[in-house]
Amino acid sequence: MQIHANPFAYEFELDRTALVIIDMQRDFVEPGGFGETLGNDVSLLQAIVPATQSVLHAWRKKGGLVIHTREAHRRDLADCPPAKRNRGNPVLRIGDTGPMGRILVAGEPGNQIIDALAPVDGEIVIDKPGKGAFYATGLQSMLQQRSIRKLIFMGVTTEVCVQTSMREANDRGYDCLLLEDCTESYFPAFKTAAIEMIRAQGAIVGWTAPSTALLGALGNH
Ligand code: C5J
Repeated sequence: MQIHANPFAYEFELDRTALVIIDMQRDFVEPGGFGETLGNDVSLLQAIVPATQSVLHAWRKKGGLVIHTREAHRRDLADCPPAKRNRGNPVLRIGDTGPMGRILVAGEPGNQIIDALAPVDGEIVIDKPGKGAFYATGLQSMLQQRSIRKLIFMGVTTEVCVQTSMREANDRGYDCLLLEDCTESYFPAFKTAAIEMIRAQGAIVGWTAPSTALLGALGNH
């Protein structure tokens, strides 16, 4: 399949491509989680849910591989560097108890993926202690086992966990596409800048496209 993308067409085969949804967890998208604790307006992120859900449903209908990630730490926080936990002056720190349970801790209500995008049987869920989806996770071997060569990204936040994951993937040889209306930042200017830097210099990190371009190629638009 080929889709219109920036800076030029993106080609992929469905059985060699995974849809990767970064950190669409309650901690970032709903009030009372890590995102809000850092002083952000989480309603900005909720705006991408309908488009993200449309792509997820279309991809599932085609039988494509879906990978969800969550930024999640062990209950004992052994995988949370003190430098990460102690940074800044948030209302609640990682591991503290908030309205949705312990902040950014695996298994807590706030750490679950939002209902609209909840994983179904057969989809892979990666818990990652860092910003990137490859760091300290089994993602690379899971992709290799399935002969995946291309990754299509959605999720939050554009310039933090999404861009970090795309850069990690790019350095590992994956061709990456970011769906522009299926990613968001707490800072709109950072989203714009991240999209521009990803596709600059002949797709130095990857391609970007609106979700309609992918939906069209999948026969859903
Ligand atoms: C952040 C993320 N922003 N998923 N995490 O800390 O982008």
